[in-house]
Amino acid sequence: MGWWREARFGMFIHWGLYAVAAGEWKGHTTKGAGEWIMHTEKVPVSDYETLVPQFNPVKFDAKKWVEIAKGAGMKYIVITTKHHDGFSLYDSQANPYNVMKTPFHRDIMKELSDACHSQDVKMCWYHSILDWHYPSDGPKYADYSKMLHAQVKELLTNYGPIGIMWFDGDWIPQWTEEQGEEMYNFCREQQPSVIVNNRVGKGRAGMSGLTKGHAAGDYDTPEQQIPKSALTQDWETCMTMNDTWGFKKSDTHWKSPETLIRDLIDTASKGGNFLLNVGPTPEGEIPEASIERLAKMGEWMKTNSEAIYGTTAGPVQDWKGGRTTKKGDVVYVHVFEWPKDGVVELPMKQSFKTATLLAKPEAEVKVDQDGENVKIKVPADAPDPIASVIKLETK
Ligand code: JFZ
Repeated sequence: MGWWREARFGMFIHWGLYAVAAGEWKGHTTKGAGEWIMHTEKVPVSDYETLVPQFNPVKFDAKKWVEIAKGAGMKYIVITTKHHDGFSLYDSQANPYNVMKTPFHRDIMKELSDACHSQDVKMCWYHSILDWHYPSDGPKYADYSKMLHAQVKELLTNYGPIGIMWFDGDWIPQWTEEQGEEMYNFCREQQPSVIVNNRVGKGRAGMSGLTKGHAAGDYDTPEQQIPKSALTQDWETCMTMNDTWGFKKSDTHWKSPETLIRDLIDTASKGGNFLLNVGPTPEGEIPEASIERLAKMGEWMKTNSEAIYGTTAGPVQDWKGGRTTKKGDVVYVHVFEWPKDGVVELPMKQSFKTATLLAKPEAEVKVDQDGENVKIKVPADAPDPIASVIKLETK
């Protein structure tokens, strides 16, 4: 888990045939997420397959996507190799319902993994256990399970080192905790250092994503929410920037850069990773609104990333002025509400020798301890209205 704990920030990519539908079916806008359109709009398999000849994302540029992720400070990318609609984005021998059937005819996972490997970003695979395309009920399930394993094997054999196998769709009744454990071991046999999320098995408690009791998987996966308090187990919150994972033309309900930056900090302050989603367009581009927000996050990270990477949950939780993270003896105070009286005060008994503003290292910042509280004398104006980080050191 070493690299994963160091990383703290990754990009989720939901992309597939549903991007072509863009949240609309026969002129009607679907209520749910873009990638669920087949299910929500009750589209028969043969109708949904009409998207195959329309999938031609000529503007897709793997190198550019990786640059966008890297520019935001993200250390890994998790992409949908196959979502619930059953369509794979790579050249699979095990499952012919894949990108090679489209006019695009390029192995997207190959191009993206090559770009990730050459830019030192960890390539990770999302893979859905649930499949609306392949008949998997009753006696057909054995065939489906065989295909699922064959696909996982391809993904862990043909694309170099893979950081995470990110399973999903584990709630289908045919899937059991035993199968989850078997799949976990199967992944580790292909690549001994691959990390597997907790959706490989049945241990997850709904949207909270937290594992109940002993179950397969290396980390917990809260969805669209950040836990209320710090956790000791490994966990990663996945989140959308608007209200959909897969591209949906009508969804312009974007979170502000302030919200996204503070969510990243909040997650790190509780000891977790932040997996932030983009849903590329049918042309193959990350939406402009997402690019703008990622650039803002990157600007913040450029100055403050040492207060995120490799940190653990902060010593002060539930502090209304902001959040804290920790790295060994060093404490990082992420101030959201800059004090009007020029003193940042935190309930913390630890003593520190020096305090430095990461965004303004030359500014004079004094730190004192009154027995109950750490008091930091800061300049009148916040160097960053979203989050100014003060680095506290004991020596
Ligand atoms: C799942 C997918 O269905 C969704 O399309 C997306 O890929 C997301 C990351 O994961 O969404 C879920 C999974 C589980 C629950 C809700 C949504 N749940 O347990 O309530």
